[in-house]
Parts: sequence; C-alpha cells; structure tokens
Amino acid sequence: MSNDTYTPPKVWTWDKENGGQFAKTNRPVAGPTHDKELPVGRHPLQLYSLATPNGVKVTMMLEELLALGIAGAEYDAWLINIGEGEQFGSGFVAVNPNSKIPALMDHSVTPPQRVFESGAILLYLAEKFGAFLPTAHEPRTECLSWLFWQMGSAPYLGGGFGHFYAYAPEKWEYPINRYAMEVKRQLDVLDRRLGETPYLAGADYTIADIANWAWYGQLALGRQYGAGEFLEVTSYENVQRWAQELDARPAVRRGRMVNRTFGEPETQLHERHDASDFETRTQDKLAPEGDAAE
Ligand SMILES: N[C@@H](CCC(=O)N[C@@H](CS)C(=O)NCC(=O)O)C(=O)O
Repeated sequence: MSNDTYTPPKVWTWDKENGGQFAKTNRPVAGPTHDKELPVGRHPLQLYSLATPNGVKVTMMLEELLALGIAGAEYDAWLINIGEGEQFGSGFVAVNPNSKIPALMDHSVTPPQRVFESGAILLYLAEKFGAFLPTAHEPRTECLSWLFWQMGSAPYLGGGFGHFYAYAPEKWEYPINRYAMEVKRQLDVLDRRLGETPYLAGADYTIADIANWAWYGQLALGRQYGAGEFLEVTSYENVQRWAQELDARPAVRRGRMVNRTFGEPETQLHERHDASDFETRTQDKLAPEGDAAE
C-alpha cells in the first residue's frame, strides 16, 4: 500500500494484516473476545491498569491520596497487558465497555461501582475523598476546564503525533508535520497558562495537573516517543518548571512505578497490593526515556 495511490473503496473493510504495531489488538468492533473474570484483592479500590500515561494518572492520584493519610484510598493494582488483548476479557469489559485501561472498581459502596475513563476516575476519587479538586467556584471551574482540555488534547499527542512519529510502519511527512504542529501548539497553551499561575487550576496542585503531567509533563521531560529534541521540549520553560516539580514528588514517583512492565527492572512494580511493595524497588532509578504510550 502506497500513500500516494490509495483511493478509499466505497465501503471500508477490515485489513487484518495491515494494522501496524497494534494490529493484534486493534479491532473495528467492541465487546469481549473471551471469558475471563478479574481478580479482586482485599482493598476497597481495585484498579485494572498499565503504566501508560493514562494509567499513571490514576496511580499518581491514589499515591497522593495515601500520602495525605487517606486510608480509604488503599488499592490493589492489577496488571492488564493490553499487548496481549487482556482488555477484551469479559470481566474487564464489564468494568470498561470501551476496553481500555485504566478501569476502577470501588468495593466500598453497595453495589460496587465501576468507573472508566481516566478523567472520570480522577474526578470520582477527588470527590469521594475531598482532595485535589478546589471547592471555590473559580479554581474548581479552571480545574475542570484543564482536566477536560487534557482529555480532548492528548489523543492528538498519542494517537496522532506519537503514532505517526514512533509507531507507524513508515515515516510519512504529512501526518508527522500536522501533529507536530498541533502538539507544539498544545505545549505553548500549557506554557502560557503556567506562566500565569504555579499550577493549571491556579495556586494549588489538582487533578488537572495530574492528568496533564502524565502526558505533557512526561513529554517535556523527554520520556515520550524519543521526541524531546524533535519538538524542542526544553524551550517551554514554564512547562519545564512544572514538570520537574511534579516529577520530584514521592507520590508521583511511586505512581509511575505501578503496573510498569518496561524500563529498568528495579523501576517496575507489576502489581501493587500493599504500600510495602515499593520497598523492594528503587524509585530513584526510574528511567528518563522509554515510557510506553499509544
Ligand atoms: N480516554 C481514555 C483513553 C484510555 C486509553 O487509550 N488507554 C490505552 C492505553 S494508554 C489502552 O488501553 N489501549 C488498549 C486498546 O486500545 O486496545 C482514558 O483517558 O482513560
């Protein structure tokens, strides 16, 4: 298939052989492919995830809540290997009909409550525990604006730029140009905002920072797609200041390790069932490059 000569047919058909790096898991239909129950541990919150940027948002939030001393935020984090299609198991699809990590079950309520979509999970946890979401009208509204901004913007970074720059079978100039332009515009949006206020919602660190840091903070720190130099991420000085500050938070460092199956072995905590699980790992050794993200 050459990009120059392709003419779309009248009706699209699924070319199973030509789906690129994610051909094994990408499908044009929803629903489960196989029966598989999810494990349930002893804590109130059961997370089913992987340490991609979308997954890391939730583990950052849970570790931040625990760092505040909120015992109700104790959680089991189970690994969902999306490369092996575990997001299509019947148990996972019952928690997230969209078959994507992260997905959360809250067993502290009757009946247990499912939550899917990382932004919805952050908001759920923030409201449940009364933390990282301002209560005053103006910063709360800013927080939600920047939270939803991330949800709408990151697909251009991950599914657009990252896909064509790092994963597509060939380097095509047109999509790389288009998405590099958009991602640089997005970095500039954040840079201007962070030039006005210390955090995205204003004076305080909130779920808007957690959501955006997982994508744009890690991009700014050179951890996404090996594209730091290409996008000149160091030129966004306010984003750099914010990204580095959050990166140094102990809860952020712990959150990054949970359900991580790549990078140096000592930075990986495949599953988390107890706070002491981190003690067997060396958080200082988190790799600067090489995070996986679609
Ligand atoms: N909008 C969703 C996106 C979640 C998402 O794209 N998850 C990816 C990993 S980062 C996934 O599970 N991909 C597996 C698949 O597409 O089959 C969210 O924010 O939770």
